[in-house]
Amino acid sequence: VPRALITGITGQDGSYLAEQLLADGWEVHGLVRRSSTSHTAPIRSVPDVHLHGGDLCDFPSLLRVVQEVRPDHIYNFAAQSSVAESFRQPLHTADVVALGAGRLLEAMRIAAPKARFYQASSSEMYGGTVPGFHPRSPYAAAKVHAHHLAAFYRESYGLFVVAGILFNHESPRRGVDFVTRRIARGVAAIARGEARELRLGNLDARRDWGWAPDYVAAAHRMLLQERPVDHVIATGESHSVRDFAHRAFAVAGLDAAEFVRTDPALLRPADVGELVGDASVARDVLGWAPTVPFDEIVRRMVEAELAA
Ligand code: NDP
Ligand code: GDR
Repeated sequence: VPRALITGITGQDGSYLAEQLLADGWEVHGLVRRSSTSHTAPIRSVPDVHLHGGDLCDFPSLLRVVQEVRPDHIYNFAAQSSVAESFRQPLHTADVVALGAGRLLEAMRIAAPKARFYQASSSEMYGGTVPGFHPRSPYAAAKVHAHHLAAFYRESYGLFVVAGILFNHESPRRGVDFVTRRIARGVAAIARGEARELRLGNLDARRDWGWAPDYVAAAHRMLLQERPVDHVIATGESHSVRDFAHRAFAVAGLDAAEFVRTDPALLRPADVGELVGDASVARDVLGWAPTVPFDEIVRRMVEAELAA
């Protein structure tokens, strides 16, 4: 039975991937912090998942877990993944995201050099309009560092290391601080009469929003390629935060204009105006395509909150 080790298994992507791999007959192991801050940890209730204590900031724990599990695939999903929070905790973000990837790659090089490694790279690395990477946040800078380390371990040590550059992907398991989940929760609170307004930051920002389970399936396919090649995963369509809010309120039969307020405290020192990706190579090489359109993502997220 093939074995996978997933860091960030209590998060959105890790939990979906664990479920998909179990369904495919994999043995699934996950790294968990003693003090997990996760919004949602559905994976803890799945009995077949083997959880191991550890932290991306603690190299001995990573080395021990890789030695014990001897994984075929390692998925590095763990991160301080909030761009907004990274401005307030820039060095902790670098420790987990940049150095953490380095520690896990090193643990693999020492203890499981035949394994295949997936690094969760991000569209935030692009930072906007200039070609190539132009990180606009401590989070993005840390992800660029990790991305280059992944390439370095592949090229210099011959390890099977792949970085997936994933654009935003959402679901009812999205962390509560991210804008799509904040909007979905805000709509539900207003619909139930528990709140009268929803405060948001930059309404003009445009993102390429996809469906998280589709995206983790792409990550798995990347490790099943014959050779390690990085891929971009996106829908190719962007929408504004304002547009997301309008559709989300409409799902509950409400008008966003009545309830959405902008709050300067939610603006970032720097924000990326628009991110939209081109996944045509992934379509050709991996046979991957997004399955859930924008309106349906919004509807599923709002309905999940209304039902909660
Ligand atoms: P989440 O924020 O939902 O999950 C993050 C996970 O990382 C949690 O399980 C958290 O565990 C864990 N974690 C945080 N710090 C540490 C640490 N020091 N040691 C070990 N584990 C830690 O993220 P997503 O599932 O949304 O994203 C998965 C990955 O993909 C992240 O690396 C993210 O940066 C990246 N990414 C995400 C995109 C998206 O749109 N979702 C797009 C592109 C990249 P705990 O329960 O302990 O807090
Ligand atoms: P992002 O996601 O920064 O793209 O990072 P987020 O949902 O936080 O922000 C998207 C856009 O919405 C604007 N925005 C707000 N954002 C938040 N969080 N809260 C608000 O109230 C709000 N109002 C407007 C933001 O300014 C931004 O422009 C996510 C994370 O999953 C990263 O880990 C991942 O790498 C990238 O997606 C791709």
